[in-house]
Amino acid sequence: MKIWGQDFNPRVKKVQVTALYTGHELPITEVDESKRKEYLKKVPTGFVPALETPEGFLNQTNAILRYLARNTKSTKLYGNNQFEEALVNQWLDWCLTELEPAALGYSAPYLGFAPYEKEIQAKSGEDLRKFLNVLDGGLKGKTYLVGESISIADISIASALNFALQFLLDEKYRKNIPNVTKWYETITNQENWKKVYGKSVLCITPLKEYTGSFEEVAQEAKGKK
Ligand SMILES: N[C@@H](CCC(=O)N[C@@H](CS)C(=O)NCC(=O)O)C(=O)O
Repeated sequence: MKIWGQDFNPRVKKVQVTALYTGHELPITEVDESKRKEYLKKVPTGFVPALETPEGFLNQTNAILRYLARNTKSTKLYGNNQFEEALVNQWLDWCLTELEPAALGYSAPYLGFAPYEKEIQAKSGEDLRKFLNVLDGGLKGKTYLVGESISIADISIASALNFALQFLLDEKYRKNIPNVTKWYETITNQENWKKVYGKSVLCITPLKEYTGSFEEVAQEAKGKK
């Protein structure tokens, strides 16, 4: 199996982390934009990333995570029983429809992925704060979102928050979401996470504005730490 996408993309990374829990190391194939037509034959929606499996191509990262998690008996990545499986789905759907759009909407302009638009930025920031409070409540008294071990819900949500927690949400902000912060540190300190993402860094000085390419912004943010 291999993953098609870009190596800096958290959606690629969350698939790679999940695959490591199932015993697979997924090499990345860069999507060549000049060969878009060929990519569309493999992946009709055109989305990246996509997982190339012996059975065919799959896209939508949460579908990919479910596929990988169902194909292993060695972990409880998809919960320990039907109810836990439904809880995992509940968090995955919430992440896709609520948390991820807010987190990306808030982070993308700072990272050079989207133009800065004041109103969108402010609304995404408000939504993100609201959803992080929900998540903080859901994590109260718990190590993992569902059951007693890591699931694809943890991996998906920690990935969706990676940019925001690394570049924008400083200690003052995180004081209001202590359960999220503790849980994020637990997930990102696991060996499989570190193999893909490297050492986890929490934001010290939030980025103020977009000043260059994504790579430049990322370097600058790291230099400040
Ligand atoms: N819900 C999808 C979203 C995928 C997505 O939006 N991918 C972006 C890149 S990160 C994309 O393919 N954008 C359109 C494009 O590049 O043509 C998933 O989780 O896989």
